[in-house]
Amino acid sequence: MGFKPALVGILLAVVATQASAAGKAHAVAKMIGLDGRVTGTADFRATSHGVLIELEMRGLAPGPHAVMVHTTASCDPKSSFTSAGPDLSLDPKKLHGFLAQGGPRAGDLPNQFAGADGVLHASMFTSAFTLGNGKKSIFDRDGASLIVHARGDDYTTQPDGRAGARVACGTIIRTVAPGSRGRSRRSH
Ligand SMILES: [Cu+2]
Repeated sequence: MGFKPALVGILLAVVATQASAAGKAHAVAKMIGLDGRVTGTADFRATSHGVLIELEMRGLAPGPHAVMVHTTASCDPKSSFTSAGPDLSLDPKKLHGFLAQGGPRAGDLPNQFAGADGVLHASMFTSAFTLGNGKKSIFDRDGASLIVHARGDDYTTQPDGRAGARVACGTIIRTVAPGSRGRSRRSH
């Protein structure tokens, strides 16, 4: 017997339509300062080659600031945000820093700069982690946080590139799971 070519064609068309309608993963983080007040937002969008991160902050000291994903979705100002754990590493052998031998870790991101008014607008792109469900995902059991440090990362010193205190923290919350239909947000 075998499939009729026309029927196979229709089935392929249905599969293709479903694939293109599937949503790419999306996540957000509300950034809070050491006083617990909201000081900005971060937006994480999965693309076909990596994760696009848009960060908007205010109230920062002018100049460079290290930005990193840390291992745990916990931003407790009373702990000075040490509750967020160390810089995220998906491979225990990796060291912190783009310029470190044996680096970087998956959570490492390039320094971003606040202007004289303390405002920071940043766009970053990384293929070191995903928002999906696989091994490279930041969404393991205890999630992840985005941390902004007081100073710039020297990209070499362990464990945090001499970036100083953690001045802002946001737990990263997935708002759209990978492969979900684009319309799913309407149910909220
Ligand atoms: Cu850090």
